[in-house]
Amino acid sequence: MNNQPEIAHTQSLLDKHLPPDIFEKLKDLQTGSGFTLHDAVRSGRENPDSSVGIYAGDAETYRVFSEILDPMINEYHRFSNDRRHMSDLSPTPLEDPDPEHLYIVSTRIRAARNLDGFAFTPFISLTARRKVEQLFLKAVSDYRLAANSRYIAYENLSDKEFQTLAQSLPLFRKGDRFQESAGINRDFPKARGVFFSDHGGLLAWVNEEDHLRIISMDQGSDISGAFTRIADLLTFLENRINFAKDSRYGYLNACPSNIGTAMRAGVHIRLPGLDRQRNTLYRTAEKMNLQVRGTGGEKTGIRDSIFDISNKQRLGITETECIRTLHNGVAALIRMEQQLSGSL
Ligand code: ADP
Ligand code: DAR
Repeated sequence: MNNQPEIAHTQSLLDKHLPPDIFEKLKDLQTGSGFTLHDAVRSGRENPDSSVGIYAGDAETYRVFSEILDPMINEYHRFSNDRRHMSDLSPTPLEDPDPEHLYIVSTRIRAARNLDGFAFTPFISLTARRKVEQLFLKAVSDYRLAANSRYIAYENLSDKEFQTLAQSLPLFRKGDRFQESAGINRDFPKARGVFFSDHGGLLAWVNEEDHLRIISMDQGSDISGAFTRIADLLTFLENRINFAKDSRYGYLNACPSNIGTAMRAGVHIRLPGLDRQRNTLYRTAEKMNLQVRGTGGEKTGIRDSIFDISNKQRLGITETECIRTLHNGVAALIRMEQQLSGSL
C-alpha cells in the first residue's frame, strides 16, 4: 500500500488552468522585477505530480498573471472574485477535542508572511535574503522576554551540529524537489535560520518557503492556547513590519495555497482504525475542508498511524475560522475512530 496520503488529484491546478492558448498569450509577460511565466511554472512543469504547480516570485505576480492565478485560487480556496480576505485573530476558547489525550499527539499552527518590497523566495537575491533576515531579527528583538529568545543561523552550523540540533528542535531542512525547481533553495543555507521566542513553542522559520513562517506548537491538543500564542506574535510583528498584502487576497506568499490568512492549523493525530480505511478518511477530510498530510509533513508517508490533519482553505475564512474548522473536523474524526474501535 502506498504509504503517502493519497489525495486524489489527477492533474495540478496549473495544468487545469493554463491551457496552451493562455500560455501563448502570457508567455512573454513579466513582473517589474523580471519574474516571468516560465519562472512561475517551472516547478509544476518539472514535477508533473504537483498539486498546485506554480509559485509567485513577488507580490506583483498575482496581478500580472491573474488570468491564471485567479481561477486557481478560487478553486483551491473555494473563493470567488466578489469576495475579500477577512482577518480575525481574537482569542477563541475551544473545548479540548481529546480530553483523555488518546488521539492527538501535538498541535501546530503556522502562518506565512513576506516582507513588502522584497522578491519572494523563488526569486530573491542573497543580498535581499540577508536584509529580510536582519529586518525580522531587529523587529523581534524586543518581543516579550527577549533575553530568553535566540536565533539559530544555519550558516554558522556544521552539518553535524545541525543534525544534532534538529533531533530536538523544530528546524526546517532544505526544500523538496518542488521548491528546488522553483529556485527556493538557492544559496541554502545562507541567510536561513530559526528564531525561538522565550516560549519554546513559539518560533519563526526565516527564509524557508516564505520570508517568515511564524509557528506556534506544543504537545497535546490545546488548539486555543497555540492560537493565542501565534496571534500575539503576529500582531506584534504586524505593528513593526510591512508585509506583502492585498485587499482581496490578504497576505501574499510564494504558493497560492498560502495566501489570505496563510494559516495552517493542524494536529498530529493517531487514528489506527481510520488508517485501515484511508479512503474513508480522505473523503471525510475533503468534505470537512481539511487537508491530510504525512507524519513528516507535506508529501511524506504515515508512521504509526499518525496523520497531519489541518485546515485546507487559507483564504475566504478568518484565522479563528481556520482553527474552528480544525477543531470541529478533528472532533468528528475522533468520534469516527471511537465508533470503529467500538468505544462509542
Ligand atoms: P508547513 O510548514 O507548510 O506546515 P509541512 O507540512 O512540511 O509544512 O510541515 C513542516 C514540518 O512541521 C514537518 O516536519 C512536519 O512534520 C511538522 N509538523 C506539522 N504539523 C505538526 C504537528 N501538529 N506537530 C508536530 N510537528 C508538525
Ligand atoms: N509542492 C507544490 C506546492 C503545494 C502546496 N504546498 C506548499 N506550498 N508547500 C505542489 O504544487 O505540489
